[in-house]
Amino acid sequence: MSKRKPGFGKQLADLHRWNGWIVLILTISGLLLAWDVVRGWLNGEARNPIKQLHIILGVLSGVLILLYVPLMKRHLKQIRQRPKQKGNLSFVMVLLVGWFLSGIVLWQIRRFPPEWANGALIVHDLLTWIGVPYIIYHSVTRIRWMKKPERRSIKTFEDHTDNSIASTVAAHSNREFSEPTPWINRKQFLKWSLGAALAVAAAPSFFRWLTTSTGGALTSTPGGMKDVSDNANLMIPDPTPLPDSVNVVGGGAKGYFRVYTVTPLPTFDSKTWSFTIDGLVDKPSLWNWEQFIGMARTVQVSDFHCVTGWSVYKNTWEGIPLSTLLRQAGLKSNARFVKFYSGDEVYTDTLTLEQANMDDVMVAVLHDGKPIHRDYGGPVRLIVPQMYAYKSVKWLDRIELIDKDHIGYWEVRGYDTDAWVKT
Ligand SMILES: Nc1nc2c(c(=O)[nH]1)N[C@H]1C(S)=C(S)[C@@H](COP(=O)(O)O)O[C@H]1N2
Ligand SMILES: [Mo]
Repeated sequence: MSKRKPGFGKQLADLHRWNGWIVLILTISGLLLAWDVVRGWLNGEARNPIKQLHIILGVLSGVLILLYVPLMKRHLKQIRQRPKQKGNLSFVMVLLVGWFLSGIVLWQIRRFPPEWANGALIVHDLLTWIGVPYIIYHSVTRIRWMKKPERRSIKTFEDHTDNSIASTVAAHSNREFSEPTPWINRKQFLKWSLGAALAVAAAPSFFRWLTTSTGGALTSTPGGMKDVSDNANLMIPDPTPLPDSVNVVGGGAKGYFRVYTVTPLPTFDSKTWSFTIDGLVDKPSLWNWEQFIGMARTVQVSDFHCVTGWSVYKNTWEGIPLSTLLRQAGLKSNARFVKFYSGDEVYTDTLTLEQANMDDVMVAVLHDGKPIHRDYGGPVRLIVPQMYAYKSVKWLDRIELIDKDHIGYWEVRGYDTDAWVKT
């Protein structure tokens, strides 16, 4: 058997090397997509290409898993006496398969109900938290000089990747075999330090993840909008909440919002803020803040789903139903679409008239009884609960009725124009 497959070791080495590179690029592209600090540096143009790259490499990593399956039995036999290698192999397989399957759900998100995507995102994130520090540790400690001298001469498939100079150097350093233990302890010490450093570096953000963003679902932390300092709120006075808002009829949001923006966070002041409805309407209007919060509002409880996989359930929103604003404005007969403008002066989106007149589409002013914080789209944001949240324009300050379709900010950059959430 072994004679008929002379390339077995090389096949394993090739798979290992390819897998290493793919996981490296997947890690970098994944961090670019998910890490809110880095998210800020990337503009919208970069996001979709990076996501496409991430998906293609993710599919490729699935192909590598498939290529490995037929070799697995023999590989396991080869390492049956090496518990550490077996442990490493099983762990890495769990990581790769877990990343792959959850990645498929996140890629094909529109085919699954939001609960699936939420679960897949938690799995994807959790595996990353555990897996990336582990893989860094694994890679660094496998560098030849970090190995115990006696392990250096053991022929494993990784040896195929060593260049001949390194092998020669190792062969000439045979004398190390007889060196006393303190030398080995130094290597051991380095490994422990590296492990500890990685753990310490990852821990704070990991715990933040556990108690907030998607991980909050694991610890069922009460959710909503994180307490952010109020010095960004220059909107005076605060709107007076309705009793249903004060009592938070939804019981309080479940899950956490992630703050998304494609521009630096804009700030608004009630002295200069205004809200406009214009275009193909009979009565174009402009409100200042006091006039705007003087309009009658209603309260609804609804779920909020981002197309990247996180959701916030049972939000108590208070605001003006969009259909009311449209009715008051009086639509001209050639009005077909409703275009929404963000006060960030970049972000826009559209709904058809029929979509815009759905009962739960709301121009929201309060969330869970409090004014919507600037970071989360306050003072006024749109809410379209039945569609992915890229339709829910933050810092809404203008509504225009138009006769031809307009393609929104993210739809221009690759998001589906059909944003309906599967129920
Ligand atoms: N102006 C503006 N509105 C926006 C976005 C944005 O980047 N800018 N992101 C959209 C997306 S993709 C989502 S998921 C939600 C996020 O809302 P949040 O930042 O309050 O969590 O806002 C939507 N509305
Ligand atoms: Mo989103």
